[in-house]
Amino acid sequence: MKLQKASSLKGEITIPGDKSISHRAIMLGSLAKGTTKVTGFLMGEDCLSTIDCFRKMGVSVDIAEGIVTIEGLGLHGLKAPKDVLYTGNSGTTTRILSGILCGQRFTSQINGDESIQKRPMKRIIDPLSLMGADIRSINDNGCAPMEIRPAALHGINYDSKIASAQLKSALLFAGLYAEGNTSFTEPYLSRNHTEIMMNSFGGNVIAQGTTTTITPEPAFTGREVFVPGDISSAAFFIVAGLITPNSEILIKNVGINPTRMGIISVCKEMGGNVELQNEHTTDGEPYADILVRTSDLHGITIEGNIIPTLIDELPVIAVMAACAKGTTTIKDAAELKVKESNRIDYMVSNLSAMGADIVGTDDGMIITGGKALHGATIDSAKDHRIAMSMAIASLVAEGETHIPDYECVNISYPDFFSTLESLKL
Ligand code: SPQ
Repeated sequence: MKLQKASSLKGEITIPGDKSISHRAIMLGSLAKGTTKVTGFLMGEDCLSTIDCFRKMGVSVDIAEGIVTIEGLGLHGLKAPKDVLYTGNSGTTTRILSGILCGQRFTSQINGDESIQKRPMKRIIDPLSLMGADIRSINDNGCAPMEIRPAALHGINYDSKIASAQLKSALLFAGLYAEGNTSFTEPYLSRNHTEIMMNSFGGNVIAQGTTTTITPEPAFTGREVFVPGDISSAAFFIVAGLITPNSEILIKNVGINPTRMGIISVCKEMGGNVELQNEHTTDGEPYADILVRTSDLHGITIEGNIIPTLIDELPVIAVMAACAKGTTTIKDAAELKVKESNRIDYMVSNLSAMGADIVGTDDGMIITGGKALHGATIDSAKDHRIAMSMAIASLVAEGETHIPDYECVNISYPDFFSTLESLKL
């Protein structure tokens, strides 16, 4: 993929469905009794991996005219898979599905691609084992592949050192199969889509501050699920509109759940002209249109409880910081090191190659903006968010930016490059 600087970006775009909500719709639809119909589902590789895993356990999932129809088998209806459950590049599928598998009456194995096999799974293995689960890392290295055998589960009160929606969700799903309540406390509140959707399917999940508690329910009932656009995908175009001269972009129907909204607050604090319009809520998930215009940006410090609400947006926020006056400091984001790639290292090396002043720290980055960027060859590490963030940097870089491993955008945003081109016309 070869990209050039843009003189202006103008137009209206629609963002594909939220990845986190799409995964959860398949999981809950499969465990519910009856039919679930999902509109706005993200047809990205990660969510298709989730569908594939549930099909391997006997769930009928049909995709027609953009609607996903799931014939749920109930909490105890999944069948033993004949093969290893392959989760591709998806950390969300790997971790949350493991929680579900711990409650099943069959043995299963779960594995993913090269990147998944390096991502930490001990963070789920430890608390699930405390619940009585029989789950182990097959190579004994705290990573996938994992094997899960049937075991009786009991509720626990788990105090997590990290804020993680995947870990929280793994315990909430396992909690469905446990004797007694399961509580999860995290240092800062992570995204709460599992809690919202479980309750809309008839579950009993209560959140108090950063503690989330599930009381097991005997059954979930299939329903219609609407998936709003993914703010993590919209983030690329929000930043694009702010940093590219003479730009105005209207981004339609984007999820603005408060546990995902940090990017909006950060853009505004940096001086960005970002407006929310047309706000609605469906099934507890708010969404809105987002209007962005070219802005003069300045550096800020990003730290503390806002971090989980923008963790996946930090790579593109680093690009925005490179275009802002002054210094932006990102702290408390060590989790970036254990995503699809080490996102601190790859943003530092790629933005440095384009001429930015950026330094990596143990838990974040320090970026002094205002240096002229120039084109470079980008190493995306096959990480979708690195590839798309660097494509946004190319909009303000002199000369050509080359992204050889660009196909990874299919993980979360298959139409990313065509949408970007459409705004340049
Ligand atoms: O699924 P995966 O690969 O972990 O996806 C990422 C992403 O950038 O798309 C992280 F690499 O998003 C996670 C996010 O970082 C999706 C997610 C979820 O749907 O629950 C939660 C976050 O991860 P975590 O570790 O904080 O729970």
